[in-house]
Formats: sequence, structure tokens, C-alpha cells
Amino acid sequence: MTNPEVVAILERIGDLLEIKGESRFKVIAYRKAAEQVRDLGRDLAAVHREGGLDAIPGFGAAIAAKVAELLDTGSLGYYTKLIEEIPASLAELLRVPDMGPKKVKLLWEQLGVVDLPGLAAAAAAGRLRDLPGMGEKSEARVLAGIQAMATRSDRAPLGDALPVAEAIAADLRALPGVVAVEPAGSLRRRKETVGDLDILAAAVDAAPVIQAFVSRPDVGRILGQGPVKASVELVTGMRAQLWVHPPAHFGSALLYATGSKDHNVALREFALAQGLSLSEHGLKRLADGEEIRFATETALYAALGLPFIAPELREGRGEVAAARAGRLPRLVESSDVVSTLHNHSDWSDGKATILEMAEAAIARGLKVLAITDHSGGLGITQGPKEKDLPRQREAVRAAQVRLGDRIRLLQGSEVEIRADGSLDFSDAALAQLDIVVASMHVSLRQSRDQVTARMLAAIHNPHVDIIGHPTGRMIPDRARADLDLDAVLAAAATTGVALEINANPRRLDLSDVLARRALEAGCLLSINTDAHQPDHFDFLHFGVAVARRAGAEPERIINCWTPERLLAWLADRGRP
Ligand code: DGT
Ligand code: CA
Ligand code: ZN
Repeated sequence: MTNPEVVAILERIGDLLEIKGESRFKVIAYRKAAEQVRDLGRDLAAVHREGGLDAIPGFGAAIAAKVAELLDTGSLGYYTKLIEEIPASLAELLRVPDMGPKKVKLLWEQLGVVDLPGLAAAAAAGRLRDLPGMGEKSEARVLAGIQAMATRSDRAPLGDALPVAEAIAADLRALPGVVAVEPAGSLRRRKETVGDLDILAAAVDAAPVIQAFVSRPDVGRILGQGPVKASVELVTGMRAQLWVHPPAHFGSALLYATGSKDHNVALREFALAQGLSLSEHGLKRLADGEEIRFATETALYAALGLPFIAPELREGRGEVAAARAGRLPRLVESSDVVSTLHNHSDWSDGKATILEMAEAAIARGLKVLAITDHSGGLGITQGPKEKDLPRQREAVRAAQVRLGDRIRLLQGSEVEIRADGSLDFSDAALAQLDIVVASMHVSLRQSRDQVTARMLAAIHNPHVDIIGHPTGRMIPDRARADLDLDAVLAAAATTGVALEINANPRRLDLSDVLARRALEAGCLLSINTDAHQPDHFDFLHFGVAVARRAGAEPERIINCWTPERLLAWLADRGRP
């Protein structure tokens, strides 16, 4: 049983208990446990083998015992009993906008609705509006929500797919005779969601590699198997295919399988103009039919007279022409990032102390760490109120003394942009902080005019330096706020406020497309992990991938500036 499967069951239990009306405490316990497993960064089964389940924060004895049963037997008696009592499909109704646990229970008891199709039918037949607490308006919202869910594809978020692909690749690399393994396709291009995994291996003898692939314990069923290619469905429902090529052809095959299709088409046209035909096998000279194979992609691009084009740029958006003209951007790399400017500590909903966060940042080579806990007005995170800020300032200063010059700490805030457009802290309080990130977590569903006006007010506040996760979208299932983006980008460009690329794989906000638009509008960007615990700093590469897909150079990303330049920039923005 893999971590995502355990997460799914724990979440499902939480949802079903909530619908049943069990104690809030119990419901939260399961959700917290699911969140812990999701953020674990380790194979839960390995932790269990070491006897370490009890030590996972949020795992009480009862939950640890249930997870142990799941890992040992692949099933859970408690869950089996629960879904005899209450249909498991009710949990999916909670994902529909406007549907809380009480309404779901009511629908089940009064109308016999147990799943999404049933809910859609009841809403379409006008049977929801007469239920207590509902009306025509909420019936219409439910219907629209279900339609939006139906058109949502079942693509996997990059954050879920990448570890799976890397685990498969690592196992295959360890096989004797395997020269190279590379996940290709949209995953290698770091698209925010991927349809399936396309994995390429280089080996002289394909048979044992194919055999190892289809015999993996996480394979649910084999969809197809040939001598050099196999296709499977993993137990999580994700699909994966493997091609095995001779090492001498690996570059040609990797280029083809990385795509995108549009990039391949542009490259093929470019080759044709030089009398060369490009296919997954390599190049063929049309004049004499001579076939040329390539062991590396770099060699293939060079044969076409092009520099290497980074996979993140291969979307058929003019990158072949740019490469030919010598105008490819010098894309940002993770090692360019020296500052992390949006992070939490145990002063709000973070799980570690300021000092622990600093040590983790130092271990990752960072030079500047801003602690930007949520402002107290965002109730659930219990962040500092305005009166607490001087005390936190002292804590940051004390940590700085302990750390010396190993890293520079900044006291900041992730100040809430309230529903009325005002900020959660007074200007006087904001002026005392070293850096201010302003974000919206509430009332994201306001009208376009309202939500845009809030955002513009925040951008025009002279104390705001960065807008955190600017659109509020979540992957895969929360659409962004209905913002007038042209107005927002123009205001950010004028005021010099940086727009965040939030690197948390559930957010990736700004997206690649919007980050590109922000650069074109003249905005500065800021890549941040929004770390709530030390290992969240490892999300950085996701944010860097988004920036690379946007074509961003380090110059436009404030986290890549030297600490001196960053501090000078902050000082220019009117700080003490
Ligand atoms: P996905 O899986 O939907 O997230 O997107 P990709 O880009 O991984 O696409 P996929 O899995 O259908 O195919 C993998 C790669 O194979 C793709 O990126 C480029 C290549 N490819 C697939 N079909 C074609 C095609 O018809 N023409 C060309 N030139 N390349 C193709
Ligand atoms: Ca694919
Ligand atoms: Zn945050």
C-alpha cells in the first residue's frame, strides 16, 4: 500500500465520519493524519517496518493501529464496517461547491442521493430547492459545480506524478545492463498536470527491463506488453509506459518522447528545410537516405545547428525559432535562488520554530529567510496579532544572534487581504516589518470587480512587497479567483510589487502561462515555497520549473538577487 492510497482512505474516513455527524475532534484527527502522510516525504511502509508510526505527529494510538493494519493486510476492518453503514460515494459529494456534510446527509436521508450522478439528477429535476437551507440559487450552484467537475480531466498533478516516476526510474536504473532511464513526456517538461507517464530506458537487452517494469508491486494491471515496450495502469489509477531503446539511439528516442507534439512538429519542419527528415529514430538525409542516430539530445540538436532546448520550453511556443536566432532565455535554476521570502513558523500554522526553519534553510544553501506568519485576523492559523509583532521581532532577533552570519533573517508577515480590501495590519505596523507578503485566503469567490479591487488595493499599499499565490487556485480542483489579470499585472508592474510563483505543487500560482504574461507586462516575480515545515523547502524545484516554463531569467526573480541587492530593494520600498 503506497502513501497516496493511505492518504485517500484516511481522508475518506474523515469525510464519512463528518457526514455521519461524528465528533469534530475525530474527523479532524483523520484529516490531520492524512495530511501528515501526504507531507511525510518518506515511504510510510518503511516507517512502519522501523516501528515508527507512533512517532508521526498527529498519529494517535488508534490511528497508528489502523494504518498498521492497512499496511500489513491491504485492508481495514474499521473502514469496511463504516462503508456498510454509509455509502462511500457520499464522500465525493463533499467536493461539490455548496455541499457541506449536513446537506449531504440530508440528501441521502430525504432523497436517497448517494453519488454525483444522483445529485446531478436531483438538482436538474429541481428537487434540491425545497430542502431546508437550500433554494433555487444554491440548486443552480450545485448543478454548475457538478458540470465543472465533469469537464475536469483526470490528469494527475505534477506533485503526485513526479515522485512516482522518479521511484520507477530509480528502480529501473538499478537493473544490470541499464545505461540510462529518463521519464519523458509532459512530466519531463514539468507541466502542472500529466496525463500519463512516458519512461525511456537505454539498454542492449530490453526483455529483463520490461519484465521488471510490469512486475512492480504498484502495477494494478498490464495494458500491453511487447518486446521493447510495455504499458501499465498503476494501483493509483495512473498510467505509465516504458520504452527500451539501444543506448546509441537514446537521444533520438528521448527527444521524440519528451515532446511536446507541437515542439516535435516545429523541429521536424526545421529539419525538412535542411533536407533532413526527423523521426523517433533520428535524422535521415533525404538526399542519400543515410540514417543518423543520436545517443544524446544535445547531439541531435547540434546536428540541426541548434543549441540544447530545455524540456520546459518545448511547448511549440516559438522556442525553435528563438534557438535558431540565439535568443533562448538563460533560464533560472534552483541554484540561482538564494532567498526564500514567504515561510511560516510555529508563530502561526507552521510546524517548526524560527530556528528550525533557519537551520533547514541554511542546509539548503539559502542566504535569506523571511518568516512571514499569517496575520492574526485569519482566525484558523492563530498567527500573531498586531500587538504580538514586537514580541515576534524579538524572537527573530534572538534567533539571528544564535545563527550569526550563516543566514539573514527577515521578520515579515503574510498579511491577509480582507474581504473588504483592507489589510489585516495597520500601515504603522506594516511599516515596522522587514518584508510584507499580502495574500487572500478568504472570499475568493467574490465578483470579478470586488476581488480585483481588493487585489489592486493591496498592490497599491506602499508597504506591500509581494503578492502571495496571486490567483488562489488549487490543483486539481479549485479554480482561480475571477481577477482582471491585465489590471493586476499592470498595477504590479507600475508599483514594483513582485508577484509570487508559489512552489507548493498544490498551488503553482502564478501558473506558467500567467507568469509568462507577468514577465511580458514588466512585473518582477518571487518564487517561494510557502514552507510550513522544514522539508517544504524542497518544493522549490516545482516553482523553478514553473518559472522556466515561463521563460524567466534570474534577473527578474527577486529571490535570485544577491542579499545586498534584495535588502536595498526592500529599503527603497520605504522601510525603516
Ligand atoms: P500528457 O501525457 O497528456 O500529459 O502529454 P504528453 O506530452 O506526455 O503526451 P503523450 O503522453 O501523448 O505523448 C508523449 C510524447 O510522445 C509527446 O510529448 C510527444 C510524442 N508524441 C505523441 N504523439 C505524437 C505525434 O502524433 N506526433 C509527434 N511528433 N509526437 C508525438
Ligand atoms: Ca504522457
Ligand atoms: Zn503562506
